[in-house]
Amino acid sequence: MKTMRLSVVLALLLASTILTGPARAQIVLNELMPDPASDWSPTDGNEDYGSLEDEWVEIFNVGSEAIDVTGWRLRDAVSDSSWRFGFDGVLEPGEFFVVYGNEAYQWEDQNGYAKNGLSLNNAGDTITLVSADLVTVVDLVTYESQDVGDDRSWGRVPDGSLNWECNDGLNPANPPGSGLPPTPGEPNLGAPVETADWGQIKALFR
Ligand SMILES: [Ca+2]
Ligand SMILES: [Ca+2]
Ligand SMILES: [Ca+2]
Ligand SMILES: [Ca+2]
Repeated sequence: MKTMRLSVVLALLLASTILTGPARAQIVLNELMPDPASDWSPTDGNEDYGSLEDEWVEIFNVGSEAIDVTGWRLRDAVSDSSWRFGFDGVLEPGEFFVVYGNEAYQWEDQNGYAKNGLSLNNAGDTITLVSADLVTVVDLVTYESQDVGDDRSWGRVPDGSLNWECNDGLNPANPPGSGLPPTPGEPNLGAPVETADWGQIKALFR
């Protein structure tokens, strides 16, 4: 009887592996900068802060296969009419791609949409990644105002995980975040290593 159960479990496991395939390919929204307070964009041609141009959204390929994201789009909130950016190209496994506000503005201009850049509201917002059929929601994230105040990013830690943290290294405020800086185009950092002095270490062994 025991052997029977085990083989049923094994059969189910095998079936689920066949159905889902090995290591599902996946692109996620990985980090956002809705409320910049300094010059973040390397492509806006200036070193000044601009509320529209210096916002950014980072996407990440958390899967094990290269994904062609050509035609995929970013949407502000839930309205069908507010497309902000169209992607073009392939994202390799473990690769990041960052869209800056000025690039979204340029895409909107070229494609006949309202020119609002990424339009990430500082008071909280939802941003959606939609596949090339312009219907399938690939990923969606909602943030609150305290997650993203001046130069604080909201990101998955570790990359691609379900855990989101506020990266407030440039603007420590309440509520406190990870204490680490935002990382456009780079891996999201984990919590800082706790430092300890000799007194604290010796106290552990008393
Ligand atoms: Ca904003
Ligand atoms: Ca700028
Ligand atoms: Ca710049
Ligand atoms: Ca990052």
